[in-house]
Amino acid sequence: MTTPKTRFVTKVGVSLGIFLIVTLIVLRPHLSSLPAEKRTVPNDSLYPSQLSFYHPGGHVAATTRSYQAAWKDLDIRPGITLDIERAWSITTGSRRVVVALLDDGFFYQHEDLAANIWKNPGESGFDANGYPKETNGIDDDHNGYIDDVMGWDFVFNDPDPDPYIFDGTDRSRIQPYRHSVSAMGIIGAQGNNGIGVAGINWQVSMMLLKIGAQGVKMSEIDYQRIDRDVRAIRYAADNGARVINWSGFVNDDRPDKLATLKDAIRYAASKNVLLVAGAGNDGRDIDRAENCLYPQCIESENIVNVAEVDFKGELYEYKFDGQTRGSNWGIRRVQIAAIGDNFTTSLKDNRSVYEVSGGTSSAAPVVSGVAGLVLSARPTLTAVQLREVLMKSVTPLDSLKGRITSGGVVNAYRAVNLAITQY
Ligand SMILES: [Ca+2]
Ligand SMILES: [Ca+2]
Ligand SMILES: [Ca+2]
Repeated sequence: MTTPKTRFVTKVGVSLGIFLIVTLIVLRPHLSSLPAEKRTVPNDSLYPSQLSFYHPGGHVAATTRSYQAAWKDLDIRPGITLDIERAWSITTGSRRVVVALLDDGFFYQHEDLAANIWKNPGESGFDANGYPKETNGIDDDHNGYIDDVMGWDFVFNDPDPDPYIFDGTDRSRIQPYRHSVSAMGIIGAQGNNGIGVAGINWQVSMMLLKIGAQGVKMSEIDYQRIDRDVRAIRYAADNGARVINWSGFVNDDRPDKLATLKDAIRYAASKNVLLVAGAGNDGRDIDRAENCLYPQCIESENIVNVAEVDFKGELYEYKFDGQTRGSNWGIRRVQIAAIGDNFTTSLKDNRSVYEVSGGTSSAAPVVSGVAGLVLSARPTLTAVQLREVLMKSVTPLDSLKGRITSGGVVNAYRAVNLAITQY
């Protein structure tokens, strides 16, 4: 039998329960966005040298390469690094996310990269006759490319995007190039495997699109370059890439050729592919027409141009022949910044080594890597949403106000957190 008193207590209990449930439902998005203090630290032997990924700030003597002792004194501004360890407590990346790299050529045999190279599912396994699809000389997935298992060599038109290139004008100067090796390591060196470094994505699929060198003879225009880039971008868009990292530019401004490049980038936008490009290293304002670079100055909602900052959070700058050089900027055309100096994978005498890379060529892959990490947690984001997430989650810096659109430096934890709580 229930007395009025017990009925009252029951009513209070039920009301309180409903109140708590409603409160939890209302507050849930806010609770999950509270800063997770949990940090995830990988076991890679050289991870302690990856200061751009996480460091609390202060003075530090940094190792700059793995193959010969070399140190550099650094003053790190607190809050400037990627805050990656808190991001890794949410996600460490996924092999389902495909990040394409447009670069000169690729040392994909590197000990800390080989596991994270894209494997085209349509050119893997065995054909009806029992031959491996990757070497059977047949275009098994009917995409117009024969045996394209990890990407394509658009210079020599073959399935092997190896690091051997020529300068676009002189075929006798074939040599292995290492420009891409740092970008690959920043985006996706295999993490937590005990050796080398950790990529922003411990696991990811890197599609390798070899477009040749741009810098051996800077004064000469390579008239085939845009055609190769156009084919590479369309390949990426047609074969499942969600991000394209392009740490480069074309030195050809013929309007009809640039129009084909713009069409390819728009095509990539229609397939929800984000194109991340380095802002360039001339120390100039690329909003000014006379300083324009391409693809950087092409207008499209799926382009993110990346400026480089140093460990103090200043736009990277140095003097060369009495002239100021360093990262380009542009309040309209450069959207975001990242630290350029990253300790990561490299190539020396055909060996796998590790060292600090720099320039906007190394700042861009930081943003591409974070874009990949965000997609591993929220694969349904459109390219436009992904760009918005990256820009909204920056760490704002006074030094970047008025210089770049977002006014800040990319932050992996805030980006992943924003994507999973608000999208
Ligand atoms: Ca094929
Ligand atoms: Ca085949
Ligand atoms: Ca590793």
